[in-house]
Amino acid sequence: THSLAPQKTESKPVDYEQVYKDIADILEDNDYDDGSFGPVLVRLAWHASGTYDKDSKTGGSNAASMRFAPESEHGANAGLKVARDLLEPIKAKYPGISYGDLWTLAGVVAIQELGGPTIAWRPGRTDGVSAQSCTPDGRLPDAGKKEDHIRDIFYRMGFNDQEIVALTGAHALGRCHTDRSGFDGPWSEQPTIFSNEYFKVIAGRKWVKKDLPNGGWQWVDKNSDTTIMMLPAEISMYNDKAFRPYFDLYAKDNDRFFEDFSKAFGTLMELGVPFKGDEKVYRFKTTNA
Ligand code: CCH
Repeated sequence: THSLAPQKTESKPVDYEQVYKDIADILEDNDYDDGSFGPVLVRLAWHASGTYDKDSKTGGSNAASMRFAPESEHGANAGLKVARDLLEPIKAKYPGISYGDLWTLAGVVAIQELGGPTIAWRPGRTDGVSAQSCTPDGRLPDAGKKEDHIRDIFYRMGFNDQEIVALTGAHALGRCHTDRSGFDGPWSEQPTIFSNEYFKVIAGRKWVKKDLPNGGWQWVDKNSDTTIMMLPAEISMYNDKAFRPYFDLYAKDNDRFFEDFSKAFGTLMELGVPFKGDEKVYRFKTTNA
């Protein structure tokens, strides 16, 4: 006979190595964008984490509050439902993993599998249960603004100028979509390969303003017929005296970029997470290693 009382789900320990492999398995898709869900998963991990405010100690990846409206509807998060939905079957297979752990781990998997550095990662995030965990709109950067805005946003998370520039190098991956941000195009010729290419592109091309049908504008490459682009905020950053040395450094030194990016992205993923301190730190092997 079986009891009619609701079954208490025993939380089995999660095999994070296996979760890593399962996420790696679903990255490639020839019908999606440039052939990989990796870039949009990196953006999900970053937008889940980048809401952190160091003074109030609110936001960050802990609660996975982007599952709830209004945060799911914030303009900055347009298009990220694709990434959240993609991970649902993994969540169903591993009920013991929290959404915050799953989303940040997916960002790590995507960066590593697309050729980026190893990123130390540990579990420990606890899901919020309602919209009360949502962060206010406006905590993520506005690409139409200037370098002082970008500084304000990242200083609020606790990052310095060097870390801000390193993190922005993630734009080697992926592209802008007119129906998400309103901007259009990739930052590099190979948007599914993680490298210091972003820094080489921004330094190596001549940028001209292009008006967009929606009333906005972006930078495009003057001398070629590629669709490569830069956001208004990025050229403002590049022209800033304090940011520029880091752009130059990373354009010349891929190893240094990997080292600095790995640390900064690892920190970003952990902002606002109340770790107990005894969590195992994982450094996953890539699936092709
Ligand atoms: Fe970003 N990003 N990002 N970004 N981003 C966009 C897409 C990606 C800014 C604006 C935009 C980071 C920092 C910034 C990714 C990772 C990171 C888009 C296009 C805009 C706009 C969205 C669309 O239309 O789909 C601005 C401003 C900043 C300020 O510094 C940081 C930090 C990271 C990660 C470390 C990735 C990856 C994408 C590509 C997503 C995709 O779907 O291809």
